[in-house]
Amino acid sequence: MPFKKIVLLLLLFVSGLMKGQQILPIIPKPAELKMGMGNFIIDDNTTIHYDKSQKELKANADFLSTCIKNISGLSLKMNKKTAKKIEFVIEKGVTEEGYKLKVSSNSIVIKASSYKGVFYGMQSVLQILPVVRTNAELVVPVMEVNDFPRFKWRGMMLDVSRHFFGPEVIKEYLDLMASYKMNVFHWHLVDGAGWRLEIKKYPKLTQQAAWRVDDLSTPWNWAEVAFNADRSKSTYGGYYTQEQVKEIVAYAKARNITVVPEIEMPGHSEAAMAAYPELSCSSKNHFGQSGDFFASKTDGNYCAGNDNSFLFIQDVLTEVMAIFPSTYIHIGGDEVDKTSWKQCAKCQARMKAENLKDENELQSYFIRRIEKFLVSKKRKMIGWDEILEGGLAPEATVMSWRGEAGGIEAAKMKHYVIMTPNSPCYFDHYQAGPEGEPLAIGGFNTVKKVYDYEPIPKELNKEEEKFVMGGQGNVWTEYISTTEHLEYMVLPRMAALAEVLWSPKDNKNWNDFNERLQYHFRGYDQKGLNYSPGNFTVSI
Ligand code: TNX
Repeated sequence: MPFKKIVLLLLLFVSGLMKGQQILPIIPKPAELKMGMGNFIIDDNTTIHYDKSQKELKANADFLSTCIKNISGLSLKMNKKTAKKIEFVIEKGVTEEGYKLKVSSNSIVIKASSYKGVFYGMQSVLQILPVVRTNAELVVPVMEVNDFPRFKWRGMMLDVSRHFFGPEVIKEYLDLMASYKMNVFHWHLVDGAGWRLEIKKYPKLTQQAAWRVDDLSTPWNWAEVAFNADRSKSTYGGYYTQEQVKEIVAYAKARNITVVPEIEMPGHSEAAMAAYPELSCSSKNHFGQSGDFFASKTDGNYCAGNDNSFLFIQDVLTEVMAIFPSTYIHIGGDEVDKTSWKQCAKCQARMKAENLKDENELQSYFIRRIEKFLVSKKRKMIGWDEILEGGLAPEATVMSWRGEAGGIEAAKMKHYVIMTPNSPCYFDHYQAGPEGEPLAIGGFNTVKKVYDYEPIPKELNKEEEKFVMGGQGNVWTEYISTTEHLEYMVLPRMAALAEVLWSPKDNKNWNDFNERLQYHFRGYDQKGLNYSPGNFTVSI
């Protein structure tokens, strides 16, 4: 470590001591934290204790022991009598996902009402420990923590359509989310640029629409050349098999993350049309011919006048629900260019028959029909805020992305809402520069701007604000094709959003966050993760 860094580190440490507390690099900041005197040292005389009848606690214990082994080589004993113990206790009355952590010189006790809180207690301990293999002692300072989340939806979305990221990258993303106590992974599996999920009944979705000719030198090129007829040249792409999905869903669950799949409709569906053109209004197979893509661009909608569109979507959703246990299913609903519906006799006939006055109402008809199907299967539907246009489906949850207006409107109508306004929740936007930054879609969302975000809009009264379930960071990948680039866009903005969504509002403090973040930067460096260092006042 360079001399300058050592001096700064010492200064930070001393200033921490002067404040009467050591800096604990826990992000998100716990609701209540009291430091004591002394330390607990994890060594080979330490045992993990848990109630063996609880299978999820065993998974927690295995998770912790693997992490400890990776950083120290120690194999902690399980449920054996030793001088020092790390104990998981299930205690009713601790808030959902919350935990109480008590560290003394001979024990670490994590109390929670379920494995979820225990998992988060463990994450807080792990954030204090080294992140890579070390010979140093594993020191956990004596302290008491009482911690719980502010919001129950702490989400991160990843678009795997515009660019595909394999299962290992998804797991890395989930690991990062888990370490920051994020609990919903919104998986944008389908869009115009590729269909990424195996659907057994419709094999062409992945045989054809998961592949394209891709020239990464021009980010938008996928649109121009997508679905080139000469499949032998379609080298770019990929998809997840249903078996891979099941494994990822289980991996996420072990980290208290629910995976919410998104199947886009009625627009953004060029990929589905590439495989099954009969589902579009024109029914022509022009998606299969190079160069025709732009000409038919407005025809990326399912035909709303054709019952087969609904049957197809219901079949797809039936397979989706069989592998995704999530209560919520996201159906997209954004940015529908309704030109094709205007020009389609079947759509116009449907509007007449259903007494719909315009294409917005036709969209609403479409979404309501899908909601009815999902509700009949005991699921709940989420859509982007455009689903408000033409009338909101009766039980829909709204994801507010074009600012907060849609979310405010929906909450006032007593619909649940997830706040994800593109400013500042879009992590595909620039976070610095733009000089010297990788090409991004536009916008400017610095880590500070993310940190300062308040998900409850002033326009809502106390009753209405209860409908804000939380917030989410969205990573659209038109311009992001590599894991390194993805990490760079996500770190450290995910950490900032995690604190927004978890920590009590009054506990938030940018300078304090900034100090803790420096330790995370060091961890990213040690783990070889790419991140944006931004312009920070403190550095270690
Ligand atoms: C808008 S957000 C979109 C996406 C783009 C994104 C780029 C939303 C629901 N639709 O299709 O990828 O902007 O920032």
